[in-house]
Amino acid sequence: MRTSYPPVSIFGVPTDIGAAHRGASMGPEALRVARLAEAITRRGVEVSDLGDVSGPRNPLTGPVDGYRHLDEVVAWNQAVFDASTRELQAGRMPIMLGGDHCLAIGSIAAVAAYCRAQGKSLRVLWLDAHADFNTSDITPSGNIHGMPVACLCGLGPASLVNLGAPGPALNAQDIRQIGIRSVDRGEKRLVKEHGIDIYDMRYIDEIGMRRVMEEALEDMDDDTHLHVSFDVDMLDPSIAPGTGTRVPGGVNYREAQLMMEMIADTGRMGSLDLVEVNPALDKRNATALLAVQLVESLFGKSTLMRD
Ligand code: 5AB
Ligand code: MN
Ligand code: MN
Ligand code: MN
Repeated sequence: MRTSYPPVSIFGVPTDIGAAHRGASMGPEALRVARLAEAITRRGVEVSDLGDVSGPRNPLTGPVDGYRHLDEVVAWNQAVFDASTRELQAGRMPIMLGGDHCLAIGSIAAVAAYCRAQGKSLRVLWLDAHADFNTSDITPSGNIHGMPVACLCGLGPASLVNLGAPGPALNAQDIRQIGIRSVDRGEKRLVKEHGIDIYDMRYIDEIGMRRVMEEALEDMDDDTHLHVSFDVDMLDPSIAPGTGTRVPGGVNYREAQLMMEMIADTGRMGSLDLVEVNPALDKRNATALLAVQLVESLFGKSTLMRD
């Protein structure tokens, strides 16, 4: 199926404020060097790279009350929220280049507020090795890139939970998590309690990626806005070594291509986060190059002769 997309606005979010490893702050440039905008342009979509949003530098301090760098994370996410909101209201598709995954608090809060205002329903695909559902009580690290889904569901500091509008941005039923294989002990209990729909690697192995994607994309209609939050550590570290929180046993190249092609087939993607690319840990920019190939598939490039 040939899909049509709104024009795209790319922003870099050059920070590693929510992570333990330094270097995700270089992710946006690595993705630009890997020619992200050109790949989307090849798909016939109009693209503007609007440069980087800005925020405070990384103070490299330890966790306070279970959060590392909370004030700085709030400032970055406010900037991401504002930039995303502006583009959505202009009828454009924001793509946020991470940067660490804490930026999804701002980007998804913006999408959720926009959908509410437009009377649209929202589906979030969270592509990740991790559930990112920690809270200050249970986090093993204090790193806020391990907390964005919890914050979006209303579990977190008021400054992040109420970033866009008062109250939780998301309902647990809006979310599908795919590729998951590392969930902390307390986090496991919490995702079960909240009923998050998780397609973990075992489930993918047992029923296959095609069926997983069919289930994850079920029940969307003309009024559904699909947000894709793609943490590159979903991919197996053998093909995507350039990320700070590698977990063995990830999604392979062919499975990843299929995921992106099936998302493209829905024609409903309205916003995207591309996060956790860390060039300091990479080999010859391999992870950014692979991510760009996958984005091209997200915009409808088929590995087969379908277009
Ligand atoms: B990522 C861990 N669960 O909370 C934690 O890469 C890792 O955005 C979080 O998915 C990984 O520190 C966050 C151990
Ligand atoms: Mn993540
Ligand atoms: Mn992750
Ligand atoms: Mn990570």
